Amino acid sequence: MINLELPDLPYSKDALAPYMSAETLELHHDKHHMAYVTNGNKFIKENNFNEDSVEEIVKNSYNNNAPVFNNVSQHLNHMHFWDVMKNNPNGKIPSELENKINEDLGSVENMKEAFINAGIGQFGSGWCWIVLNKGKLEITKTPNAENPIVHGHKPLLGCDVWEHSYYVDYRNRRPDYLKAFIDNLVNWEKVTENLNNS
Ligand code: MN3
Repeated sequence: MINLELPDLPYSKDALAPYMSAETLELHHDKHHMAYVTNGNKFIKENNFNEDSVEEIVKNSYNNNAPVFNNVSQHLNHMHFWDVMKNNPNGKIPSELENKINEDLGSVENMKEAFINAGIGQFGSGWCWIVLNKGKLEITKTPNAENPIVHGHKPLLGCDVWEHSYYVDYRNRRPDYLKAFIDNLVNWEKVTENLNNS
């Protein structure tokens, strides 16, 4: 049976300031993500989910076992989220990814606008994404814990729009958080890697 583990952040807690503070990362990684790991392990055991990958458990528990799905999918979401961030003000997008964005989403400017609007448009908690769907980039949003893999989409870039992700730094201003994220917090090399590994 799989045992979920909290990964270390790939940067120090103060590395993403001023766009995301150390206080936010302490709460978000050490408390919120840890809780998904702890509860995920408990519910996996109690419900005998014997799959040996996190992705398989997420797919098999979707619309089938809410306690397992909510915690394990949030674990998957957060492992992705930590990995696609870095302190990268006005970060340059590798030309390979930029060409694909221009082709599938019109332009980088359009992509950013659509991404921000997806995050604003997600009522309540959830995520907005750049995904790969049948070889094409798309902007999507998902409610609560849902990861794009349950729809057959490959996540390339996800942003957490649960209030715990931005309330300390941006209070209720989710649009400001989303703009700071897409302009200054994305590790575009990592997003390109996700595209190439799909
Ligand atoms: Mn979160």
